[in-house]
Amino acid sequence: MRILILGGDGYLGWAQSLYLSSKGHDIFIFDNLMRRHFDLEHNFSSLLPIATLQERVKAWKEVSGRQIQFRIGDTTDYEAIAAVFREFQPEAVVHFAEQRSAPYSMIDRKHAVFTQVNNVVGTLNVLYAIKEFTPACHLVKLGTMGEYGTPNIDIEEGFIEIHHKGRSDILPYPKQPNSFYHLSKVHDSHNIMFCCKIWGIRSTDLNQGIVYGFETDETVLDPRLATRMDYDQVYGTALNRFCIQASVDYPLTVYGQGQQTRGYINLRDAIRCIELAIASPAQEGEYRVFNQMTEQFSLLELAEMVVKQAQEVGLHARMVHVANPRVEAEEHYYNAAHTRLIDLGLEPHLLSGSVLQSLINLAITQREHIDPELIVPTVNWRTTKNEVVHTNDGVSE
Ligand code: NAD
Ligand code: USQ
Repeated sequence: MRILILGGDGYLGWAQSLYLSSKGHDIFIFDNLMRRHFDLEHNFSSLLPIATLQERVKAWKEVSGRQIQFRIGDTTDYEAIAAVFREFQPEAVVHFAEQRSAPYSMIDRKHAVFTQVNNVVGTLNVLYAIKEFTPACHLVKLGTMGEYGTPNIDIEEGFIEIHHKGRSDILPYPKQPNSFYHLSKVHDSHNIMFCCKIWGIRSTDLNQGIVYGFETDETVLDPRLATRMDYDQVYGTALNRFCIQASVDYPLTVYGQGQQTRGYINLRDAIRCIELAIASPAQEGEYRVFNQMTEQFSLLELAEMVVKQAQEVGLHARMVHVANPRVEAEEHYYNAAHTRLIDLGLEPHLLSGSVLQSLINLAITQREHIDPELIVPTVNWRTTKNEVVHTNDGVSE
């Protein structure tokens, strides 16, 4: 199939592009490189060195003999995104191209506005381009489990049956997100559902949990094929950060009480889920939602597992409770349905001691490059003007 990967230079998008290309699909990447610009601005970087997009694509051609096309462009620029739909005529589009960090979106007004404009306007442009140039194209959109928040009832896959005053209906599951970033995903979901209804677009909204892992069968074929390994306070996510912290004996930063429970998924499963969604597309006019996670853990459970594995390889790992920089429930009920991808054939790689060992061991190979100052959370939800410290020369924004 002709598959357009928006955000194909990012952590997930690059691994996804290689995987789908290895399966024989015709891949076109569209990315504005904003993640790389953010790193340069703030002196952050992926712990595993990543090649430029040009070098990556060239390396993949050398290693696999397969061509990946790419174009640098921004989804908020309608002419740019429309041109790709017009020329490439994708049969499926996988949309990763958003500002995806909750802390980034909570830095200050400017970053909140950027996040929502980038994500909501970008997705709206994609919807218009599908309608105008490729109405049969299946939109596979990355949403997030965080759209639901932490309600005191079971979380369903997108919709819930409500009985009210003697009547009943199946309605979108209520959304109670915890950041301006997560809110942008809710706004996207509403726009996508509406466009499926009015224009007959077919779409799968993947409410994905927190992804962990850095390697796939394709990324390990050549160092130039590596995908991002983020551990900083803005783009690093919980389990990935814990493994990297353990590798340098940095205390695992559990925010608050640590009973916050979330859905998690291995990188290998994340890319397989998208292949499954593409292989069984939504029908014309259908807006469907899959919860893309395989397990749920509290932060304390994760931290305890990582500490145990790290100690087994002689590290002095321990956890520390950091005053929570976020506003979120620290003790809550959590039980999220996630059967639809299993029904389509997903065989999950579950979190185990050996998976954690391999993540910690990979971090150990890079540990001399870890800057501990980047780990410290400085973005606080209660503050409207936060500083993300530029560690090397003290310049801050
Ligand atoms: P990432 O930041 O590594 O990658 C996103 C890519 O999109 C980057 O290469 C960036 O340059 C590009 N991009 C952003 N805005 C763009 C725009 N306007 N035009 C063109 N390109 C643009 O993020 P990721 O971790 O790979 O996440 C990808 C998607 O998956 C995001 O939508 C995110 O919300 C979602 N997601 C990620 C996780 C996770 O744990 N990483 C979990 C759930 C959902
Ligand atoms: N947390 C810690 N210590 C840390 C980092 C985070 O205790 O060092 C806590 C946070 O307070 C939160 C939980 O871990 O309770 C998850 O935080 P996170 O940064 O790992 O994940 P989150 O901000 O939710 O965002 C990430 C991705 C985002 C994606 C989301 C999926 O950055 O793109 O949408 O995971 S989900 O969480 O299901 O919404």
